[in-house]
Amino acid sequence: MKIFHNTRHAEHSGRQEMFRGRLVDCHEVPQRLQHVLDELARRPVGALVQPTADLPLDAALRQVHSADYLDFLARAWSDWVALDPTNAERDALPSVWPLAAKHGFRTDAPPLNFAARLGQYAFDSGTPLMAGSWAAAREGAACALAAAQAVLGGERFAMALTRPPGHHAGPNYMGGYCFINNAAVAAQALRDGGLQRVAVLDVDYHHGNGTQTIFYERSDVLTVSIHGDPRTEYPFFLGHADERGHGAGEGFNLNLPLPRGTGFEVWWAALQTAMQAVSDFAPQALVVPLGLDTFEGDPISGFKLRSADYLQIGRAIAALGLPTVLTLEGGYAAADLGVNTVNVLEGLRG
Ligand code: Q9C
Ligand code: ZN
Repeated sequence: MKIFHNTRHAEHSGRQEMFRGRLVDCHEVPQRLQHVLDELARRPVGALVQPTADLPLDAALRQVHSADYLDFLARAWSDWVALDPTNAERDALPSVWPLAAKHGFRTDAPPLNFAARLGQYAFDSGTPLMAGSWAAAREGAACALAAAQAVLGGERFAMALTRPPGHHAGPNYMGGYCFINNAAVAAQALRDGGLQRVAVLDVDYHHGNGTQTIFYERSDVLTVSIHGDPRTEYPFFLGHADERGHGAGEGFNLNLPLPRGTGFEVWWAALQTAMQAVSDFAPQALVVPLGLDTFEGDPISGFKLRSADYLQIGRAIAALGLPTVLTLEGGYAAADLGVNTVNVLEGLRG
């Protein structure tokens, strides 16, 4: 197994996120990845490698994100500082949104004011952006692309061990701690590498809204997500069971929402349903957005999985018998994230 490690991840290090009227300390912190690396040093289940510099990364990014959004991300920090030079001391967070477009506000005259532009491209105020965010997210996407290429080259398992995570990022928006949808980059790269059908099995606590949206009208990429019920859980506005895909993509999206408080037995039954859907689709490769925030000790989530359960999850994923790319998504019990992540990887090896 190859584990592509994002050596630039720590350049993205948010201070605070807005939560219910207060700024609270960020949950998505560099120490998360350090804990995984520490555990990999104790249990070396795969080869830690880095993506090479010659990957066609910009082309791969444009396959899943709009050009204007990528341009926005690339310039966001300098635009934020240009808005007010003292902004250099603060993370960028949006505070105004064009939501009212539904009620007659105009979208045909995009604002020049960067605070307003931030609101055009971000769906929450929990995703701080700073000087190194773009470099970190870009290198993470390179890890996802390299992992896909490793699998295309015959590797059975490859992981993008990266942060910031990606599965909430859509074609033209950021949010949920995510900027670039690494799982979508990997799935699309597998398609572009010649595979006809690719399945995505998202096991993060939160619905993979970005990945679902990117592939919603397509029949060549099946998206399946097991997650907290959006009626009570983030991201709230997508992830319901009746979202089955649209147009050519109808029947190629499956959501399995579960109530807050769900334990492993019920979660495991949903995984069987998800895996049956994956098998029925007969894909040539699998992408697993691997969130470990289903853990009982997660500070912002509501499922009750235990560390040993992640070994079983790894074994189940391996039993699908598919070349598989994994991307690290959520998991905010940082001190347990190493053990839980490496348990999945150990489970993959049988
Ligand atoms: N104060 C991922 O797991 N809202 N994103 C949390 C807690 C945002 C999670 C509020 C959760 C985003 C990749
Ligand atoms: Zn999550």
